[in-house]
Amino acid sequence: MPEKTENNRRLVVVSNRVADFKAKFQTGGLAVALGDALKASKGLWFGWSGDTRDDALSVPPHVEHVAGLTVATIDLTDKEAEGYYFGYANRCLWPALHYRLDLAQSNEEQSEIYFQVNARFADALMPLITPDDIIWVNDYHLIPLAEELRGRGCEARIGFFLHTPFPSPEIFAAVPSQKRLGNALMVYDVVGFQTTSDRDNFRRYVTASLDGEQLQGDRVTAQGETTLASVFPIGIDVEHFKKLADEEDTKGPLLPDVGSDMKTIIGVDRLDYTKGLPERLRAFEVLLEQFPEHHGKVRLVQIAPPTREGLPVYQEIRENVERLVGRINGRFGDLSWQPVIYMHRGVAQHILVHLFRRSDVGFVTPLHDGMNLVAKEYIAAQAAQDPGVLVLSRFAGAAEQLREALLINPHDIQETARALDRALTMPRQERWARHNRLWQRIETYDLFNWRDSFIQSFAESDTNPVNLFPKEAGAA
Ligand code: ADQ
Repeated sequence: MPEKTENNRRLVVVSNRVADFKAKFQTGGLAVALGDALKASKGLWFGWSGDTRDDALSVPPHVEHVAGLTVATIDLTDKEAEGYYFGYANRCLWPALHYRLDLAQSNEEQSEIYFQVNARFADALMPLITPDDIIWVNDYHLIPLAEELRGRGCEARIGFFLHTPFPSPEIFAAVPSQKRLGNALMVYDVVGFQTTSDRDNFRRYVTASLDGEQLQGDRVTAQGETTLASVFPIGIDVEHFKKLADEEDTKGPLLPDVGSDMKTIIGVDRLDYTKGLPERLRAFEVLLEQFPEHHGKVRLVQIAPPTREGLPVYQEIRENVERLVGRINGRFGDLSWQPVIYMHRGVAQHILVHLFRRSDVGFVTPLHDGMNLVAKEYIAAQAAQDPGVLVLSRFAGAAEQLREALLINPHDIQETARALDRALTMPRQERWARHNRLWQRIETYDLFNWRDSFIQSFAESDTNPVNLFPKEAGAA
């Protein structure tokens, strides 16, 4: 293990999955955001390989040096993957954190396996870390990890970042095993949230359900543990997206060239029920119903890569979306105009950026979303002098920052359709003014600000200052 000084601490990122650096595309927000951030610290990324095997319990972690960092993974047994990942994490926690208690299913066996797999992560991670490391745990799959690591004598600083919303305390209190989760969160030195409302929900939950107290600053205390609960809105590498968009602008159109009158609305989301895709398609349909002047002059391009296909609820959402696409195209389309272009696959990032740049409206309508990076990527890809308009759900975490977007309630189909019409007809001066302010916001709160401020919060919870990213290291 290399020797470390105070200013040269190693970052250890732990997440359910590590990014696959050999894959052609990264479609998950987490993978896209953390990959570059980790390389700058020559750190360690630890997670599940995504593979299962019968003898997983007796196989040591697979350690690989790849793309400037160390990647260590463990395999799970089928039973572990089913109970931990498909079971408690994605059948129970994911829907509940997105206010879908109606979809949250749990049985005791699955939640038990979730806690056991977290213990297995801790067993495998302990030999790979030192007390001087800084451990950054990501997302709802791994809430109990700090408790497990502390139980094994880990003295390193440990922070947790929740990429999803933290729902209102009444919702979280209804999650099976919620007290175990709540107490486990309190063990972290820092718990990071995407928005002030997530943080405030957590603070209220700590007082209401854990008999805790809110202290000065962002600190909360309960059950003898004190943690810093703060807001770190995730961002994107704005310069990277802008540069890519400028390059793509010099290339010919990817979409069928159907004349300069045709406007394009773009939607890009994992095909997840939280992303509001049926509501979005319905709003587009209502736009065509109520504003016939757009017939033949607007198209919706929806790119929706598959996700968690093993779960029935994801098969249902796919069927629903594809039925609506067929209905709209059948109802309004003709030989020269296809209103909805739909793709159920991942695409290369430069193609996404090309589409963002050439689209007049970015259409982002999640029913609930931790942040939503697509909204920020759309803004970053616009041409400054002639930008498009972002129509954004007020229930995306991004809405807290992106106030100059046209904010809509995605459940209100009529309101969303009217916002689409307004976006399609907005004068250039207004588009420009809104874009300018949005741009400033995404530029200030970019990926590096997120990374550095989260790391800085570890320093605040420590007596020794931490400088993982000295200036000469440059942008990740
Ligand atoms: P996600 O739910 O995956 O992330 P999001 O933040 O929008 O959602 O990130 C998706 C990322 O995948 C974007 O970078 C996007 O460009 C990319 N992507 C989407 N579709 C793609 C496609 N077809 N091909 C290639 N790339 C595609 C979770 C939370 C969010 C939170 C992020 C980060 O659910 O709320 O913003 O983590 O914290």
